[in-house]
Amino acid sequence: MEKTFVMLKPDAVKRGLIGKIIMRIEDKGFKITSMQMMNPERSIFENHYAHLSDEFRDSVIDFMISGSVVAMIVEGDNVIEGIRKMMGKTKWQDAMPGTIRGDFTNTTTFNLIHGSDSKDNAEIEIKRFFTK
Ligand code: IDP
Ligand code: MG
Repeated sequence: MEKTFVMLKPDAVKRGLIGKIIMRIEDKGFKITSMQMMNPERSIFENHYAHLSDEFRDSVIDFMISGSVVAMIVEGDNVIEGIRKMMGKTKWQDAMPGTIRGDFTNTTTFNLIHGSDSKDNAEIEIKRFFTK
C-alpha cells in the first residue's frame, strides 16, 4: 500500500481545524497509520523547505515553528496523488472550492496542510518526522 507524509500546519492547529481535515482524509477512505502532535526544530524545516525560493523560505520556516504541527503517515491506493488533490493547489487563488486549501484559506503561506509530492519525497519525509 502506498504511504505519504501529511502535516497539519500551525494555522490548522490554532484555528481548530484538525478534526475537520482529518475527517476529510478518513471519509475519503485513506488510513491514518501514525499520528503525532509535535514541535520540530527549525533545522528540520530548513531541510524540509530547502527547495523553496530565498524570497520566502525564512518566513515559511518562522511560521512552521510558530506552533505545534500534527504529523501523520497516511496509507492508501495512490494516496500521494489523492492527498495532493484533496489539499488543493499551492497558490491560494488556484485552490479550487472543495479542496482543503480552497475551502479554508485565502493565503499562500498559511495554507494549513503539507502532503508529499512523490514516492521518493514521501519516504524521505516520513523518515524526517518519524525518527523512531
Ligand atoms: P506545496 O505545499 O503545495 O507542496 P511548495 O511549493 O512545496 O508547495 O511550497 C511549500 C510551502 O511554502 C507552501 O505550502 C507554502 O506554505 C509556502 N509557499 C510556497 N510558495 C509560496 C509563495 O509564493 N509565497 C509564500 N509562501 C509560499
Ligand atoms: Mg511541497
